[in-house]
Amino acid sequence: MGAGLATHAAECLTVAETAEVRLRPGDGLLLIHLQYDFLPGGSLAVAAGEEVIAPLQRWIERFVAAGLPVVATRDWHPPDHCSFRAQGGPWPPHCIAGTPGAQYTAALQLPPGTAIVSQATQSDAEAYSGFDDSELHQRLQDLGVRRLFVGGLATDYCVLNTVLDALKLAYRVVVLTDCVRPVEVHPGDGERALAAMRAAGALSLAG
Ligand code: VGL
Ligand code: ZN
Repeated sequence: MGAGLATHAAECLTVAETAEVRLRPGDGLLLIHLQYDFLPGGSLAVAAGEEVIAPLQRWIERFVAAGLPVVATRDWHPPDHCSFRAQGGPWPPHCIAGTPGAQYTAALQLPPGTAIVSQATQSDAEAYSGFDDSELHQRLQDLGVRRLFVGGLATDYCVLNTVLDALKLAYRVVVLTDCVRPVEVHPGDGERALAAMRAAGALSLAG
């Protein structure tokens, strides 16, 4: 690959370049927060969040067919989590551990044995990264994962922070742009998050 193409690929892969991201040993699919509370009807619903389900299911099938692992993170808060408005935080209550809203959507068929990692489980600490105070890095290491394909919710919070931490931990990262959607507290947050992930070294891949 020439330097010019490498530079371009760091910004955004086009259809013609997707051959460069053929699945190989060391790849893992990381699903982020496909939980009812982030989907339509949920307490912190992400606009058009349901649109990621079908393309993510296709990625799941590809990983399963290749014998490669799928790992999922879930937001898993105590009832008095500091991010909730009653505690002075910015969000309505969501993803309270053990409640229906915290369950992974049944619209997504997770492969049997999918490792599910809980995050933001302590009342007094927000954790937008799946790597923050969790067993995610250890799980991925145990599975031999070196390159992460990432999709889920929400682009501008937990996808962004998880991807930035993954890059700091020296994973290669491919953000599946059709498989993420933003909360957009401020218009443009989603695009800014994608730009920040690319600037930090993530590739982005449509489809
Ligand atoms: C998230 C807001 C609050 C996320 C989690 O998963 O992006 N956003 N908690
Ligand atoms: Zn949360």
